[in-house]
Amino acid sequence: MATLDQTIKEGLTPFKQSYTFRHVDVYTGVLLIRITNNVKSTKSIKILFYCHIASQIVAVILATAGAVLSISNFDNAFNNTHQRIGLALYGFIWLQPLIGFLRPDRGVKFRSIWYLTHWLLGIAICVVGIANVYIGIHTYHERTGRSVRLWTVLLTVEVSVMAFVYLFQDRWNHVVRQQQEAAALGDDGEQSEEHAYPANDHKEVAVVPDGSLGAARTGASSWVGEDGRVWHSHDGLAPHSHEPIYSPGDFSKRAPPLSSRSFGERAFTVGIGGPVGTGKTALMLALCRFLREKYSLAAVTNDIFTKEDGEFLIKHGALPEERIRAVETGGCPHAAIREDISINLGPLEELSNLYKADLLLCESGGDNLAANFSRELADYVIYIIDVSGGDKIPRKGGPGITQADLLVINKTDLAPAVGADLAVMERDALRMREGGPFVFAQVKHGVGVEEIVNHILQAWEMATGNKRR
Ligand SMILES: Nc1nc2c(ncn2[C@@H]2O[C@H](COP(=O)(O)OP(=O)(O)O)[C@@H](O)[C@H]2O)c(=O)[nH]1
Ligand SMILES: [Mg+2]
Repeated sequence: MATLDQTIKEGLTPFKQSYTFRHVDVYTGVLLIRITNNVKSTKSIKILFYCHIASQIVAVILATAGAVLSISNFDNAFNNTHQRIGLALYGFIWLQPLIGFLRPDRGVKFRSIWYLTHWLLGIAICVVGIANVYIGIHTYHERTGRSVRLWTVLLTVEVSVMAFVYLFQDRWNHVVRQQQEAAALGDDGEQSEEHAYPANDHKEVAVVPDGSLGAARTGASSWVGEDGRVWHSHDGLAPHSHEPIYSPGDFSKRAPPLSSRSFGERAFTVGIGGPVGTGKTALMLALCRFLREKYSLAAVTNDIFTKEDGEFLIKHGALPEERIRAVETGGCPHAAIREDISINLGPLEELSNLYKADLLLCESGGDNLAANFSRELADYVIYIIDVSGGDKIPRKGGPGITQADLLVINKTDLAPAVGADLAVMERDALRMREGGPFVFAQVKHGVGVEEIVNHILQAWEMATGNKRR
């Protein structure tokens, strides 16, 4: 690192240019990665992530160029605080990207420790870097007696702008969310505010590590974010909160197919969601058997702490073993299909490319009625419930029931045994889904499977422009 007094004395030296660029560049990189917290689209996250890496590599190169220029042009005796801190900083600036490249995969135990280390070091470099520039300016003033007011003001303005942008992101999110809440309230005009926000009264929650056994096992914890939402982190998933859901949802307002989707990167993906035990895995098996002769298929299953469903599919020869992947999502299976889908995208993309897949099947972990697939993950969403929970289930609504592209009501063979009235289920399903399609099925016995396949292939044809075989 150069002494600032020398560089300032020399006027606009190349070192000073590189120093200034590097300085700004480091903070740009920090801001870029912070923005990813607030972005939902996987594509945008990827772009921001690579911009972060690129800007940080550029920062290291500029810092190195600055150091080389400094050593060749100036007499660095490292006999003052500014120079010594600068030297230490230079070491950390190299250490940080090296740590960055050692990032463990999702789900690996050390990922959270890595994340914390990388974040702390990044923030420390920024803070100490800024402090050191102030020290340098002060040293220059002491040695030369010249005024440093302009430099101090410029630096303070820069730091203030960076801090403002850093903090403003959260506030901006807060504003956007309030607008969404107001819009949701407008939709449900008659509901009282209390009724409309059942899950949003989190502000009193203290910062408490989750006490459950599962949490202890996975190191999960929850906290109240600056935005007032309850965030949690566990099982190697990135910290996430769950969007409050204000209404049962409307079929007509479900997310449309993505116009930007490239099926060359990942084949048309069918997401199968639904509560525990309703027949998701049985449907995966039935679909594989029905489609595997004519189409290249691959399947990804989600379980919370096992690979049971993947193993079931392998045991029953649904597809060749290498085309089946089982993902352990940890305690929040809904996060893996909605907020943090990369845990599924990775294996799906890989299988898609390895086997030139026509169709991919993704089974979510069994969850509650509020869980539904993000459109980023599933091009066609099937939500499967069964009759054994009683004929009331369809009218309970929730995004899965109301907004899936297809609702399957399974195990109709058990309806007499549990006293479920299929006419009531049909009426409620049609009402809740505004007439959207549903199928009565006995997946295990092959009833209704062909109809489900027809719905899938129709959507596949429309999305990909291919004709069914
Ligand atoms: N009676 C009956 N049982 C079924 C049917 N489909 C699935 N099952 C059974 O329901 C249980 C749970 O099914 P599974 O596919 O593992 O449910 P998942 O947890 O949603 O994946 C299994 O014992 C299946 O054999 C059906 O149509 N009728
Ligand atoms: Mg299953």
